[in-house]
Amino acid sequence: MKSCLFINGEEKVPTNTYVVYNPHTGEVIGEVADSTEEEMRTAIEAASRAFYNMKTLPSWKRADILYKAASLLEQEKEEVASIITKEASKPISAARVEVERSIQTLQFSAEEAKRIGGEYIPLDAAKGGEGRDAYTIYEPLGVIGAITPFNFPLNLTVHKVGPAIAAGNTIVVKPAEQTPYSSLKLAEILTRAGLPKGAINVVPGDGPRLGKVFLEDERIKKISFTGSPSVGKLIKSQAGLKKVTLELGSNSALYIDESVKEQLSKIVPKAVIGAFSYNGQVCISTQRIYVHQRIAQEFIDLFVKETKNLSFGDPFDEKTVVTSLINKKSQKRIMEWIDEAVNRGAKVLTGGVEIGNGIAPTVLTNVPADCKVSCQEVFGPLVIIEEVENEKDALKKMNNSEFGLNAGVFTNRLNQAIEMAHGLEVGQVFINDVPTTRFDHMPYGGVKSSGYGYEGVKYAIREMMQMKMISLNYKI
Ligand code: TXE
Repeated sequence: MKSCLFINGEEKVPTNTYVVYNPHTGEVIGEVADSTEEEMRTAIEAASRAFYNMKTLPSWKRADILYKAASLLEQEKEEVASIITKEASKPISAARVEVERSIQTLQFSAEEAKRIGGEYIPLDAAKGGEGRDAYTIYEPLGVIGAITPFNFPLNLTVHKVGPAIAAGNTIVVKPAEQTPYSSLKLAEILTRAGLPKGAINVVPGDGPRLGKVFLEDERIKKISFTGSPSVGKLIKSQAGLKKVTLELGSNSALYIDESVKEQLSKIVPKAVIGAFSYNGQVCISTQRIYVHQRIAQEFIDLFVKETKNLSFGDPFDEKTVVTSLINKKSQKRIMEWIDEAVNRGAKVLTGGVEIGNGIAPTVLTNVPADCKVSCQEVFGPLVIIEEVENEKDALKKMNNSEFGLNAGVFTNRLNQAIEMAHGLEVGQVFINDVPTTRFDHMPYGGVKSSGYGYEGVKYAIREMMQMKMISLNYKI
């Protein structure tokens, strides 16, 4: 794999490089730019110059480029999926889904590029406003600084790049150290699709060092960050008046009501995938399941049985669902958290052991609420199941979290569904779906430690633009 950074429409030979390893095999995938602050500033300069070009590009043209990029990605989807599998240790079946969704995110961005409109405000609603009208327009901000995580190295980058281009901005991407190649590939595809030089730049390397340049450089008008809450809080504390969007972590919860007893055979497989897909390294992975006491044992038995059927193996094997974690540090941390819970009385119903560079899908019960596996974000193949007296008990426990991103409720009781949806302290609620449900055009953002601001194509576009009101006085 190439060892470049991507600036001003072309691959550049970097000053320094670092080695990227395949987390599953330990093999070297390649060397990639360990970019310097100077190289980051060169990229920002290219993006700043390109902004004048982008401002003259009509929205139909921006949409065309995004549609073209979507079709190029479609043609190369198998190659791109294998890049994701290699660098993120993501099972190939999940990597293919990520590429499909990235294609859709680009298509949504193209469609929304042509729908960016303001509103008309009749000023005579106010005394003295007679004879005046007003309307609003949306203008691009300029250069967007994007910082992305390892777990959806393509689609979570597209969720920043697509809306940025749709809005007429330019962008500099700092991908996760573990997974730079997906972003480099995206930049190459967008350039082939006709994106003006400098509109997208990819600068791999050390997060703290390069993130600092974003924070200090006036030309960066907004930082769009997806990653851990600790880094998100740091960025927000240092961003001053710079706009930020923070898509952070979660420990998503799911409630199973007794009214769905007859549908458990359909619900359980969804809940298992919602907990263990991509080793649970998904910000909206189901980490806590609360089950009505009358059906708890039946649910647990079915869930554990289904979990034991998950195949653990090579990420390139089509059957694999659970595989190596992103790195040994993650594996060690999660095993320590499991040990803490077990030492405090938790019961391991399945898993709880290392397999190669991964951890067997793990189900715990009887976990004290203040254990790390319950109140922090595991970001691994682990779920806690607990029985509750009723939905009020469930709601209290689901909200007892510093996070608030997605939550799920399976119930046949409409009033209960609506009441819980209104009572849950999260950004998104899924009735009769698991918290990992996400479609790329829907709003997506968290409360509490899960974030600040929204993504989802139309919402990200709004957050990457500045509204301006223009008033017309018909009588001077
Ligand atoms: O995050 P990290 P990871 C979250 C997920 C989990 C985390 C896992 O919940 O908490 O992401 O991803 C850069 N200044 N989400 O381990 O370590 C770093 O180089 C500036 C939530 O990658 O925070 C990388 O590019 N940048 C999400 C990026 O931050 C810094 C969905 C993320 O790294 C930095 C997916 C610093 N000081 C994952 N330190 C959602 N809510 O949608 C590191 N980085």
